[in-house]
Amino acid sequence: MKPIITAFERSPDGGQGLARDTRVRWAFEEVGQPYNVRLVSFSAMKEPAHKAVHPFGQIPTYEEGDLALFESGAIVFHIAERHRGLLPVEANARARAITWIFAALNTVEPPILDRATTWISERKEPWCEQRLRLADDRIRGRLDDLSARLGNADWLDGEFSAGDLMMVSVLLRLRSSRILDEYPNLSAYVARGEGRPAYQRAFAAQLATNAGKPPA
Ligand SMILES: N[C@@H](CCC(=O)N[C@@H](CS)C(=O)NCC(=O)O)C(=O)O
Repeated sequence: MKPIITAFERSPDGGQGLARDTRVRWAFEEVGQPYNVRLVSFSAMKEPAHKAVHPFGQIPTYEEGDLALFESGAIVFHIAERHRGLLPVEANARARAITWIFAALNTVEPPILDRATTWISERKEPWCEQRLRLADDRIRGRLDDLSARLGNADWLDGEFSAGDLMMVSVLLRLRSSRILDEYPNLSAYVARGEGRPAYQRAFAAQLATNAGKPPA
């Protein structure tokens, strides 16, 4: 049975791959698990039928038989647990890779989201520029440390893992701000992630859904 995930019927980013179904599609592609996608409109996401699966009325969700999941981190972790290839077998290395999933979502993504939210909802306000500067400083604080930890390595802890998949997915959201350009090793890290055939397939699949549709 193929798992079914949900994605935007029309993504607000017009297919740049920033909606969180892309990270789930990427995980499926890395492990070779075929999947189906159910597209949902913004209004359908807030209906009881969707909220029965996702209490907060968002995407992505994951359904397989009688299992229903939400939260991209939980879904990617579930896929990584069920298949070989995204988490090391050795127990300590596996625990460290899982730690990087959490670090991406809990430590690196929040200031990046704060910047995005400021830009989307406050860009006409007189304080926007100042808010963005503060958000950028917080982001740089995280990137300084992440860049120092990554150093010259290809991936955060040995082989590519679900931790890298999540970290690259989170960092991709910074592209339009150009902040990533200040960190050559992180830019190269993101490019390595994007260059993976599995990412390319995931990106193409979400783009195919959004091609020709103006951003929501
Ligand atoms: N923490 C959640 C965030 C989910 C989320 O914000 N989804 C966005 C799309 S990327 C969404 O559904 N936005 C529409 C809305 O919140 O109404 C996750 O990682 O899955």
